[in-house]
Amino acid sequence: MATQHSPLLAAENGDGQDPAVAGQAYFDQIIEDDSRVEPRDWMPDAYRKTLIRQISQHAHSEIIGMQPEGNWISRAPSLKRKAILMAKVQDEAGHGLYLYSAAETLGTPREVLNDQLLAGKARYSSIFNYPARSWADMGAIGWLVDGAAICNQVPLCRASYGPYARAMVRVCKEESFHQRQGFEILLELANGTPAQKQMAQEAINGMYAPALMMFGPPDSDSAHSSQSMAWNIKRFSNDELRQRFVGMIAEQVKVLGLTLPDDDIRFNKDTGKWEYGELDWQEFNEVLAGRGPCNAQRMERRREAHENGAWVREAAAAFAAKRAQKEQVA
Ligand code: FAQ
Repeated sequence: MATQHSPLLAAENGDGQDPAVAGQAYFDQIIEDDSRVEPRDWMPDAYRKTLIRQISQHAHSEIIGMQPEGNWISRAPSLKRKAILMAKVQDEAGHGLYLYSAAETLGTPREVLNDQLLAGKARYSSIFNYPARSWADMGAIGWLVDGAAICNQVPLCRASYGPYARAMVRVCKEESFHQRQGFEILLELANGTPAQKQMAQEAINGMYAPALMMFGPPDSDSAHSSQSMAWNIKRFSNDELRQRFVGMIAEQVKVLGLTLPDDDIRFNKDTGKWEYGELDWQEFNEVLAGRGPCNAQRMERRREAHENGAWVREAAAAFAAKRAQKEQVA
């Protein structure tokens, strides 16, 4: 991939320095200063590749992540709930588009990333391979899944790559609203009939462990964490963020009058860390390998949606071509 160089580089002023050496020094300084790398700056190929990987996986997650909730728009229990859920699902689409744009600034067009997703060659978050079986799952997704997303993404607002960090600021603001609406759904159900309360508890039971797995494998198995942290892309390790999240929801679940399905959660005063029960990493690996409860269905729906949208892409391209022709004549 072609590399670019900051206009600030001495090499560009023709002082005879090797551009790659000067570029690396410039990049190292940005990282050391905890400053921002911008699209036209020189960056190591491995840094670029890591960002394209993470940002595109994130974008795909937002797009595939519309499905579990999208399925419930027509079944929302009131007009108000329907309007809120529609707005939330649309927000997720917007997040996907910001993120594809951020990835494009690194030189990979959105069509390429989309083709990788449709070909089954790209990852998206494991959480979206679990079913949403009841209305209470809309609450659990908002509270736990958006909650985990915020916990993971607030530190990404300080990621070293400018376009990604800036996209995260807006995304996190919207995710905060999503989390609140999910919590509020659960709160209402928890204070409703015994059957509604039970439905809320079951939704939490089902979503809890998959939400914790959103933070990625344990640090000991995380291939990318240490390098991503050295580059100031990730600010905390997977386990650090997971622990932080458990601490947050352990308090919030008390307000709901419900419980988390893990008897081992406790704050260890000696270590100053949250402890929780062992997660089933075998299950996580199965989901990543494409064998989760809904992997096949999610991909099938995504491909269908892409095919059904062909006429929109064709119409947009025809419109753009016609306008360009008109401008040429004028
Ligand atoms: N699912 O070395 P690490 C949302 C993969 S957005 C699937 O630890 P890294 C909003 C990982 O890619 C949710 N794959 O990797 C919403 C790597 O595979 P590779 C998405 C996973 O990148 C709410 C391998 O395992 N958020 O929810 C998962 O340093 C409601 C080794 O792992 C983001 O993407 C997983 N859970 O750390 C939308 C946030 N975990 O590439 C709709 C940005 C790991 O070598 C409704 N991403 N893998 O083949 C990140 O912060 C990081 O990429 C991590 C993983 C923390 C996810």
